[in-house]
Amino acid sequence: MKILLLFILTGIMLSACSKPGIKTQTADLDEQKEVVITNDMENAKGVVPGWLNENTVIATKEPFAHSGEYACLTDDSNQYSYYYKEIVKNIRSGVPKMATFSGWVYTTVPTPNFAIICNINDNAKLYDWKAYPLDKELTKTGKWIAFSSAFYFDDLPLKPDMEIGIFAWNQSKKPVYIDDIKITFSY
Ligand SMILES: [Ca+2]
Repeated sequence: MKILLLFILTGIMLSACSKPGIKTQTADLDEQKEVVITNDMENAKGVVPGWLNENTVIATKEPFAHSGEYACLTDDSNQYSYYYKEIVKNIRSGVPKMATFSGWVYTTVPTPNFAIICNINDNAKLYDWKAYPLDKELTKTGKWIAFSSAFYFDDLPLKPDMEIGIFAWNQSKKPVYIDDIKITFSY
């Protein structure tokens, strides 16, 4: 009996930490206070719905990606990172009060001109945008640094048909990598 239980528990644990990739937690949408979207970039080349700029995701060994083989490289030729874009009502019903965008960054220059950008589009036109600069947090080169940025929507009437885009903007022209993104929409 104990052995059987052990096998069952092991099975549950294995399925809980199953394959890497993109996860969206969407149970009981109306009850849920948060929608959490994670992306470790390992499946980006397969083109994930809601994500753009997959050409910036590369297999990298110098530096090693923060997870797996793949991370997003921004530099002088790609200022904009791997890019999350979704219509508000497709995330879940209702309108989020805020979004946080966290993850890991690896910079090759200290204090790069590097920011997380949140675009709000209305009818395919830019309606508003917000920036969260990370330069002061990225003082150390050559290591992965955790970051978290927050965007509040209470200053504008965000509507279900509007579109939210979140990405990193690297204006330093030097290589800055990003990996293991987590976006949390709070309602
Ligand atoms: Ca990765």
